[in-house]
Amino acid sequence: MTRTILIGAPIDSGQKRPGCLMGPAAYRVAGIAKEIASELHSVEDWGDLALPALRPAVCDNPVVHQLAETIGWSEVLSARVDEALTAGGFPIIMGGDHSLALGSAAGAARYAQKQNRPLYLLWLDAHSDFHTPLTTTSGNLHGTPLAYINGRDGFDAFPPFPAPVPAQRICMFGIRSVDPAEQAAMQERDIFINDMRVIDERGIVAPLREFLTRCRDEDGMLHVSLDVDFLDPSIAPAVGTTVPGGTTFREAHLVMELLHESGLVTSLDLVELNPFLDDRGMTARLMVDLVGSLMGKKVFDRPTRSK
Ligand code: NNH
Ligand code: MN
Ligand code: MN
Ligand code: MN
Repeated sequence: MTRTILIGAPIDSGQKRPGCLMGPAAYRVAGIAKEIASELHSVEDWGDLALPALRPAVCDNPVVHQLAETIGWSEVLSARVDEALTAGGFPIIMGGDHSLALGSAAGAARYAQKQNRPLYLLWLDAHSDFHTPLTTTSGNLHGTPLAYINGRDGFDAFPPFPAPVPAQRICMFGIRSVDPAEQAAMQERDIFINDMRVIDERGIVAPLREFLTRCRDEDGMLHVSLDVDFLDPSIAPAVGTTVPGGTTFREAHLVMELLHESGLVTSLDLVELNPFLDDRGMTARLMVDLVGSLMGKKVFDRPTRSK
């Protein structure tokens, strides 16, 4: 029995369009707990996190937006994710914008370090989120978590990332928007980058299986970060940064089904949902459906035939 733990992270500080803070409420309204609960999974809702008292924080890049808030959120979330994992749980972090991964992945890394296991990262996103606070031109810290996780310089104001994740343990899928500074940094590293071109050419199954095999061979823990804009905007409009040409309903479900079958996923972020931009809850519902697939619900339950 998996002990699933829902953690609400009403975080809006990582970008400038208000609304992501309503994300946790939208997931609850869309029925996330009911979708997960079964004979195989119990569900606990640990409620929403609150922003702690802030310390002043400074950064050499003047465009950086809401640095102190983002650090505050990431510290409280990191502790909570570590706590959920230590309790033997499977934390699902309901965001909130993608800056929350600065905290959730740090919590997963802290726990993995205590277990002496390597942490792997699967980034499902239109964007590579590989800026540092020093290279971002938008100032939006939701574009930085993967650089923090990888241990890049420029995060002096943040707590040091516990056991940074080397490039070989990071895999991106769905990528179709990369800024020049991110491109330059990624080219120097051996990250498993599956942009839309790779998905078009090879499909999603083979590259994903390669990554999952590596993770299994090393008894890795796997943190999955699912950004709404991984999906095509025609099926998932409730996001501030839509990019055309995203993954389809079927590709996204297939990813979740493969992840379920692998049994490797140890924590999950649901990020960037902006319910204020949604069309009658369709995006929230789709994200909840995808969580269902990750937990083992099948879109179609194949009858098992005797040979
Ligand atoms: N790369 C851009 C930036 O740093 C966009 C990041 N936006 C995202 N990331 N939604 O997933 O501002
Ligand atoms: Mn993102
Ligand atoms: Mn994105
Ligand atoms: Mn986004």
